[in-house]
Amino acid sequence: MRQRPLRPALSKTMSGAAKPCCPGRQAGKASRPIRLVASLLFPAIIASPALAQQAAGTKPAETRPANAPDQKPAFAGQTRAPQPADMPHIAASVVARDLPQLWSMEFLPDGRMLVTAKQGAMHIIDRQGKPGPAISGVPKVMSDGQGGLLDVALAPDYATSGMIFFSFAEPRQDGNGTSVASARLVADGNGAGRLENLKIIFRQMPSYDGRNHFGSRLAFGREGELYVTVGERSSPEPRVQAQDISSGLGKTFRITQDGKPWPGNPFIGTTGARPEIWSYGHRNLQAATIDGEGRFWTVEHGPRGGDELNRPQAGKNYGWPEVTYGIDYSGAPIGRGITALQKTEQPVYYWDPVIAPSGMAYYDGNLIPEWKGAFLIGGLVAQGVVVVHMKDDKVLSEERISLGARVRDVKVGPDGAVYAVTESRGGASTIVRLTRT
Ligand SMILES: [Ca+2]
Repeated sequence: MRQRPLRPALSKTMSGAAKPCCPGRQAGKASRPIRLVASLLFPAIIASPALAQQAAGTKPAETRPANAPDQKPAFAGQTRAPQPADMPHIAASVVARDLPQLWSMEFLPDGRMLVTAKQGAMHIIDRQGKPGPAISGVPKVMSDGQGGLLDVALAPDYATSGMIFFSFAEPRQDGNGTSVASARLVADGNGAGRLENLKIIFRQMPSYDGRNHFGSRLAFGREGELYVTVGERSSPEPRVQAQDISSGLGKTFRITQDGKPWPGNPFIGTTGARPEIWSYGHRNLQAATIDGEGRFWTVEHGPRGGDELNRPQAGKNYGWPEVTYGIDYSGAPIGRGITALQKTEQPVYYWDPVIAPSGMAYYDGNLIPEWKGAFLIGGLVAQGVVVVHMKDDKVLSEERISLGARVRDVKVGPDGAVYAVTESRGGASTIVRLTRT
């Protein structure tokens, strides 16, 4: 991979990225150093491991005031976990630059990258970081607001089948909605290719005429089951349907590669329920992955101060919009302003202020041993990668790798390095490689 210093590309990216987009959002981290140290807050103690351990082990990565200071976690360690005692020094290099605004990235078996561009294009990026021409056969997408061409996933048997799955905001006669398609990717030898045998296998229903909260991520479990995450379309009228199992808004789904309910799904046989549903009561899920035990995890965008990590389980209710941390963008409470109810699940972890999660990977590589078994979460507002270390399905510690740019997707490469896709609003993306120094 070509390795260039990070500064020039990020300076360019950040001219667009530094604009604040949400209340309570902190912008303008443009002057962050590029030689990254996980704990930028403690530069003076890096030479003193014992002191670093003591300080890092007690101080959380997040130290800013909460939006909802009166809300209390349901259990110790549910928010603001301490930083780990042992944090690697991380270096970043840009491996691809001047890309269209990307939404997702997957490594192909030959080490090239397949990417989706939000406005509706798919490209293969070669190992020198150069994008090929747009792949033909991509369906028309609703590219407006948060809509566009969204996630892409390779079929578990991609090496032999060439099958890919992707999600997108689909323009429909009665509005729009998140849909999932399958197709065979046929590369043409010139860095381009075409999609063959395109099928729309799943449609989130009902449609809604809006621009926000489409989700979405795709993740294959070990049996070939496909988890699909979506949003609840944001506005007060549709968002209450997150609690309604006859609606596809605000859900995770578990389906076959033909888009059928996966056998054993929790609401098969429940009258009126959508049988593809796996879990409900979600807001906007733009991060999902499978852990080392084959289990499905998500991070969803909460309201102002309510992003949450969950391990969605069959048929369970994750609360939105009846139960949530955080407050509305207006400053008003969400619903009755409650953070717990017997019938709803507590998040494994929550962030106030938000990180604005997008993209997530489970680190099983060897290049960065300190991260083994951790979740790596892209942060749009956090402007970097959020690393959460787990123990017994709770967050043990949290560290932040600041990249000074919105991070839209995170993947672990075949080389064990971590790859972050950055974006500037309405502008260019870069792909950044993170390694241990
Ligand atoms: Ca929740």
